[in-house]
Amino acid sequence: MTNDIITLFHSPQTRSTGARILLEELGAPYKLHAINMKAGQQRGSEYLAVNPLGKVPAIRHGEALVTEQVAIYLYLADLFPEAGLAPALGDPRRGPYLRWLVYYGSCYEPAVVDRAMKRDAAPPAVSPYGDFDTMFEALVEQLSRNAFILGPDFSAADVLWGTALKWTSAFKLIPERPVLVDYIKRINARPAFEKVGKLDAELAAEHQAAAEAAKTAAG
Ligand SMILES: N[C@@H](CCC(=O)N[C@@H](CS)C(=O)NCC(=O)O)C(=O)O
Repeated sequence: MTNDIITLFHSPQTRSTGARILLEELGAPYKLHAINMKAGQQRGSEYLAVNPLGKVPAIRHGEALVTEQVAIYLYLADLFPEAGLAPALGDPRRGPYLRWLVYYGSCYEPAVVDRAMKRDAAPPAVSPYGDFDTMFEALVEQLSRNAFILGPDFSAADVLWGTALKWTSAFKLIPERPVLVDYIKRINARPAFEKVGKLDAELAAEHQAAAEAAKTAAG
């Protein structure tokens, strides 16, 4: 493992917020490379060289460049095993841990986006998530069992689900469920979530001001 500091390519109040929270939860040394999305920096050539999709988050760690939230969570949580946020290989929780992290990117997001766009899902045999209700109820059922997605212990998967469920329910993209309301509250009350929430609000205000100043200067 390299001792290089981790760089997080980050825009406030976006999907990279969860990656920043995870870095805080892990006690990881990191620096931010802020991308001002209000000024369109995610589509500039400098950032497209990091992620050709123009999406945050991304991280650089030594020679490793990692994009895609789920890959970033897996990479970071394994990098700091002493934080205990990733069940180790051989731990019976490792399988469910991988399952529920990957479920986010391969089932939940595509399903939520199709629903938000009022698009019919592909036929169940073709759709990566089957149908929305089945995908969603399986998640609700998992979260109904325990305080955290894997059981009684908090893990990196809860950082992902705690942030994702917060914004998807705030935008009313998913049905309301008391169990989700409780889960979102419980996870988002953690100190790392509150700290990043404040820092992100400050950074978002800076980005807004910078984007407006640039617009004014350009006439
Ligand atoms: N598949 C990517 C999606 C990331 C993503 O959609 N990020 C949004 C921020 S919430 C973004 O960077 N949008 C900028 C744009 O498309 O202009 C992941 O899971 O990391």
